[in-house]
Amino acid sequence: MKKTALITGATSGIGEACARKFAEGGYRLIITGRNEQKLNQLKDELDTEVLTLRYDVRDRKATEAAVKSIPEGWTDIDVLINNAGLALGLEPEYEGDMDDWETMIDTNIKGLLTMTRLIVPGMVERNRGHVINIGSVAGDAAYAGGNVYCATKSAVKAITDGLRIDVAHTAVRVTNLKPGLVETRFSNVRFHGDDARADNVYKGITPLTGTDIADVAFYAASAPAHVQIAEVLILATHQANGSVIHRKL
Ligand code: NDP
Ligand code: 8X3
Repeated sequence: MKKTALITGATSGIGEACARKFAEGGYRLIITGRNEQKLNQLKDELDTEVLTLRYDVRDRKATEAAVKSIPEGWTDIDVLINNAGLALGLEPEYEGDMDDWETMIDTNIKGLLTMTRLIVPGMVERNRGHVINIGSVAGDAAYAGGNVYCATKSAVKAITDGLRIDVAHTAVRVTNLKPGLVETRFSNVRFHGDDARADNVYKGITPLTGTDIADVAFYAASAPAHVQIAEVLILATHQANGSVIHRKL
């Protein structure tokens, strides 16, 4: 019987790369996101059994209904990858867009918490499972204009550490993956579709790819049962932290 991984935000970037990696690695998948067409397209491409769930992680009722709709035989989730998330804007905090703040907080913190609250009780009951949260180098320290996004990823660190403490009496493992610069749709989303500005983020440096992060997630999930990869910071070479990036221009 194949293990089951549930991946949020599987329609793009790191989430999609995790879907491909875990499918290749012998898992069956529950892929979730807002874009039904992309979910179905990915399902068709993956060489494993796939269940798709379309919902917005900010909508608690829709998330609860989606998780409740998981059919019998699929509910024993082995790996939960809380990946759905985004940054919006890079303005100074005193000029930030409050709607953008709300979207980031609702997605990156509250959405991740909702999924955790719905899926982890089953893992605790079965005394088996692994939660992999996609945090960020942005959660280690604030960078210019990062303010609220950095705060959401600091929250992911605290929430991940808290969960690890709360399930320490079980065999459930909890991991915080903290990527640096990964070239996905992340910057296009951050700059509200300004592709030129998004491209600039990756100028003069070879950024990480979604696959680089998926490889680490899969490594953590594949470690022997007594090994808990608690946290991994994955930076691009020439990137020292969230602020220091040496570019060859
Ligand atoms: P992408 O924009 O490529 O992918 C983000 C995914 O999250 C998409 O599938 C998106 O779906 C989904 N998503 C966003 N909001 C919601 C929502 N409300 N409900 C459901 N799904 C949602 O970016 P990345 O792959 O780079 O981002 C994935 C995660 O990695 C995020 O948590 C991000 O913060 C984190 N990260 C990214 C880094 C980077 O440099 N790229 C570095 C460190 C961390 P949709 O298409 O519907 O918006
Ligand atoms: C994404 C990486 O440095 O752009 O979390 O915030 S960064």
